[in-house]
Amino acid sequence: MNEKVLKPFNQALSGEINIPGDKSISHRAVIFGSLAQGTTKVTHFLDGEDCMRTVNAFREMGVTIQEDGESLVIESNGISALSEPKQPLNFGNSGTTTRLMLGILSGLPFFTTVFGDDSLSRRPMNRVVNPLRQMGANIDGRNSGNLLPLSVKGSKLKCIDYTLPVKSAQVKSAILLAGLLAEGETRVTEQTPTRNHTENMLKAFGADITSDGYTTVITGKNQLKATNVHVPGDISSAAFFLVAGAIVPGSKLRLKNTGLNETRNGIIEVLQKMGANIAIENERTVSGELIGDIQISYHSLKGITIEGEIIPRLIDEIPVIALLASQAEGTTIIKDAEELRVKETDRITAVCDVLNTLGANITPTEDGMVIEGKTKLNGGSISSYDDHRIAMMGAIASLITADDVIIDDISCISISYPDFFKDLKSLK
Ligand code: SPQ
Repeated sequence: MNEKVLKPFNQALSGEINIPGDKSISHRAVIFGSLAQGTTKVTHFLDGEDCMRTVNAFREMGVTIQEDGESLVIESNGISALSEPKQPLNFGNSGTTTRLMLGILSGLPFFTTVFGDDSLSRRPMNRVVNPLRQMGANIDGRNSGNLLPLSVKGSKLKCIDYTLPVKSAQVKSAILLAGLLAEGETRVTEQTPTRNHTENMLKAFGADITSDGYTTVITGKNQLKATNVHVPGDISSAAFFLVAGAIVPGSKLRLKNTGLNETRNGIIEVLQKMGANIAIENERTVSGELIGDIQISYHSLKGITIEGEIIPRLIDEIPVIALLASQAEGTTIIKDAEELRVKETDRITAVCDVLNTLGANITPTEDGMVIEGKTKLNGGSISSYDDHRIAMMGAIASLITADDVIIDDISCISISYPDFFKDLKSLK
């Protein structure tokens, strides 16, 4: 256990942060670089624990991946050169690694066993296993193949026309990756669009793929070609400092090179609707992804309702949005976010427990929460629930609490933001 005691700060924050690389895009850069023939250089790669799980999985399958500071150099002879791992693959805490890799392993001509930590071993895998089985995948494990550890015996896959029953980019991506290895045309339709990094990057690596934002069609058996990828700053990491800037009186922050992809930028819309003082500058497109610098400064906020199509565009930011809403005048209602119950922990329960312990007034609902603001936050002892986003939310809350905040274990922060406390300190 790595306990952290955070003293009340209660002073303005100022300065700028170069936001670390996007976790979702870093995973995908490693995956596509490893499947492509040739050399792929990935710059501003996030070397958090989750992305390193994906790197190690491909190293186990014979791909050469070298780390050079914030860059990765991937050398691969393509899909057909991947080899059977000699040992079970450890996916740690990473849902993205697990679900995307299941899509690929299903179509490779060898046997693999995959496992993870306690949290990952509780997360549902039937959402990917069911469609993959329809494509001919041979996957089995605990709870009829719903829970890790799972074993995969690669087989010849057939294409599928699938409508997603859950709002999940991981499920969409797993099917598209299996579709890349299958004969024919695979179609995936989603009712509410989720993050589209897989589609963007597959295109950049030369796949035969089209998408209208709802239905994506990929033609299989196409060799990917190596290309360089620059990873934007992760808006899900920037979110902690966006909220800090918005709720700590007198603060003024600049978050540089942050990803602004329209399938991920829901938090910006929420801040604008709540009345935050926020501006975006220096917008540009790099490696097919929109990025820019975000300026945020303290301003009074008002409660709003957050529901419907915006939810997948801010799903990972909801813990810290709940903290934001606790500092807004009036009621904030979050609905349609039932997916929060199957993340690293049940994030509806965790957010309500942690923030209510500190003095917030939040009521959990089946698919979200109701937050009454504005509440004064006291200190207290809280659990990180072994969830990086809950731990960082607690640390940001401590910037406005009256007393110490003691977080039981902050080790999980290295999953997505190893330098979080260093960056926070630089603003004080
Ligand atoms: O990888 P993991 O553990 O699932 O990570 C989380 C996170 O908070 O970092 C979710 F717990 O992000 C997911 C995100 O919620 C990353 C992701 C992706 O890269 O495709 C998609 C989302 O999950 P889902 O289930 O909605 O597809």
